[in-house]
Amino acid sequence: MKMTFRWYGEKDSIPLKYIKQIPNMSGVVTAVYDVPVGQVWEKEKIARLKSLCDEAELEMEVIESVPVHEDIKLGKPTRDTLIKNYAETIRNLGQYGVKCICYNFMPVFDWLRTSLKTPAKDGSNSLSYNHAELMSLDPKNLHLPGWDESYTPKELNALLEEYKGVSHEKLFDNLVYFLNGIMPACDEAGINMAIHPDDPPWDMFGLPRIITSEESYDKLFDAVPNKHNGITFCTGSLGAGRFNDLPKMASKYASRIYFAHIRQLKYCGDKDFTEAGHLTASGDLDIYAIVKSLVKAGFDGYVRPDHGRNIWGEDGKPGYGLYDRALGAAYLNGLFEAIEKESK
Ligand code: DNO
Repeated sequence: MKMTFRWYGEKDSIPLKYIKQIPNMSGVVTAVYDVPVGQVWEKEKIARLKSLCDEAELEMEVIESVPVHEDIKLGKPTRDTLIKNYAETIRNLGQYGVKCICYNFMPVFDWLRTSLKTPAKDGSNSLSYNHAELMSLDPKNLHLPGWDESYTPKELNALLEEYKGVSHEKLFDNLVYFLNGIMPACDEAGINMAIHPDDPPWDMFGLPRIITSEESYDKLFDAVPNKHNGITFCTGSLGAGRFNDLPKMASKYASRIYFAHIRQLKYCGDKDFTEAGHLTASGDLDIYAIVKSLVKAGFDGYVRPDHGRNIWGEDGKPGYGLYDRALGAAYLNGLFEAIEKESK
């Protein structure tokens, strides 16, 4: 495995040299953040990011994310041009050594939480999700913590209207259409696509969500068997679905898992959860068993410690401060080393 760390580009308050100081850090997971969704990422912008990483002696082999335009998810006629643009971005990224692209296919909203700073007894705080609270909100007038409100209320309304005709099946067909459109570029550039699961893994505000479970992955690989069609195994997103057996899934899909986001949850209700420190004992996911399954099944992808808490007085970007993610990386390095050595 290659240990990596998410870095939000030049605007990130965490300097690359701090990331480099974390033991075993091979590179960063980053993105070009100032190109509107749907447009091609020009080589100059990619080159600039790459040179910053080179200077810091960190690899830039994983991009998270190249966002997918809503018209592609909706299957609108404009999708062909947008898919062509996406394919060109893939080719451009390939020229700068990128090997894996994380993306998602969630309609309108990405990850959803109801609080970004739920305090714990020890003085730390973390993200949390309360289902009833979320469902009591009006999606047409949503101001959620952490959500980047890229739409005006009018745009959001129009978009939600458009999704009314989109069933789970239709959305899945649109995903397959998208993947078939970009696979030739992936073959050419040697890039693996790694779809991020829906977070949390259930429908939201009547919007379909289709990457939620074992069944979703079986369907996905059946429909697009190309080896460049793979997944980001996000333990927190999948783990919020109590129905998912994560060690089993890690083992079953290891050869398709190109990227692993590893984080911990503490359940507090049927659907509710609070994010916790990465250690198995800190929450309800057996991180040890998940890593063991990955290693034993020959997983050879990128790993990053996902969401950390705010600790030691840090007031970091929600989920993405330095300290707790660095502790997470150290813990995961230890698990991987122990399991890898013992498996030889
Ligand atoms: C949140 C992240 C997601 C993820 C995207 C991938 O912390 O895991 O925003 O980057 O869903 O496309």
